Amino acid sequence: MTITPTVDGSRLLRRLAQFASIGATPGGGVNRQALSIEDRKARRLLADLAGARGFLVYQDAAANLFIQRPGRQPDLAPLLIGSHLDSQPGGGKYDGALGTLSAFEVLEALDDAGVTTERTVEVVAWTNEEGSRFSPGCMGSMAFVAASLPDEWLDMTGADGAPFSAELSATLAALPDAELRPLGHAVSAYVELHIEQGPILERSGVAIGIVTAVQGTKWLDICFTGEAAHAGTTPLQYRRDPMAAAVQAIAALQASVMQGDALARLTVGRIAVEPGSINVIAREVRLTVDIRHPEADKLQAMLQVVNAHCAAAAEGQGCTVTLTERFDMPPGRFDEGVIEAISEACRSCGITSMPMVSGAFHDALFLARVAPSAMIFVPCRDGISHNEAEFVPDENVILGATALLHSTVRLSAARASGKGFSQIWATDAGPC
Ligand code: HGY
Ligand code: MN
Ligand code: MN
Repeated sequence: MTITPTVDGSRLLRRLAQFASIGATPGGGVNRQALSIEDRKARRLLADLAGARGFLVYQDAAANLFIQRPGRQPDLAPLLIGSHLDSQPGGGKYDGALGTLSAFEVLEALDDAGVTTERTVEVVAWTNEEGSRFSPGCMGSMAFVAASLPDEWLDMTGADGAPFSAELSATLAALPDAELRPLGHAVSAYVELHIEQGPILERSGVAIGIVTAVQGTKWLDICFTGEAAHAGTTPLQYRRDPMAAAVQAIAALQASVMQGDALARLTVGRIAVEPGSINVIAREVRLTVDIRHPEADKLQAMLQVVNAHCAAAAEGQGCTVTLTERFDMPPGRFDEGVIEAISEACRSCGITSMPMVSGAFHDALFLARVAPSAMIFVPCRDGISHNEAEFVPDENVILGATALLHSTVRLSAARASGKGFSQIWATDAGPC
């Protein structure tokens, strides 16, 4: 007699609290940046919890961390569920951790119920989803999908000056008991649970968002260069002030881009001035611009607008400007078959759900390039995220994990019903 697996809510909430204590910040959030000591502590804890269950733990050259629970048919491509453990510097304790720990709870719930799935189910914690310390974001899932680490990453230094390759090696070395496997392997499907990071679900009073697509994102590094000079002796007409150019460009962009298109998003998140002295006209001003749009052509047009305003501002101040695209993630749609499986799972549990597009990028967008993928969102209070105040009510934590559990039961069947689903299993040779 098979027992229906159920989520152990108090265990999951305990796990969330345990991981929230790793890199905890005074404001109630976490600072667990990618490949940091705190990130390694969280990975170590997850590996230990997995080992205590007898699950196999392995990692790949990008330090993506996998936990495997074998299925009845080991030759079938595994189902992959998970998210990330790294956080923003002043991040919340649910972004990433909720999806990773809910996925681990799914394995434990299956184990507790003695359920043997047809397919192996693997939990993954992707490396550096956030892209804050090392840019771009989603480096782990990008490397997995490409089955290689781009050479240019190995020479990179982080926003804190730390060398990427040394931090990556130290992170891999911190789990000596985790088998090291090649990058990239066949995946039958991928599901990621994540907080919505916006207000829609909470305002709609709906428990689950079934994510059908993710908008596109571009990250730009912009550098205005002028001439350092004395703050007291240099009259206006002799100044080549990159700060004046940067302020003019930012003001022009913030007065036009989002006002002109309700779906457009433009954020200047970081600015740095050299030499940065109170009585010196700046030599150089570097800033980051994050632009997003659900439509690829509109995102491209936004890039041109940023270019034009920066060029005009630089020229007006006698400065030069360079614009480097650091991250280009085109918008993407998720798989109808996996979306259907999640929708069926919610229906079967009596959990309310609605389709929605994600404003945030996620590792699932890269997995969607090699395997049928989709996401499950849960609401967060006031839609706040990337903020220490990020919060998900316990009830929504449990509903999210329940939706993930029942989606996993469906998606780990060797052959599954649901429209458009059968072709997934036809590719058991695996896409990569
Ligand atoms: O920035 C993003 O969209 C993601 O939350 N890191
Ligand atoms: Mn995230
Ligand atoms: Mn995030």
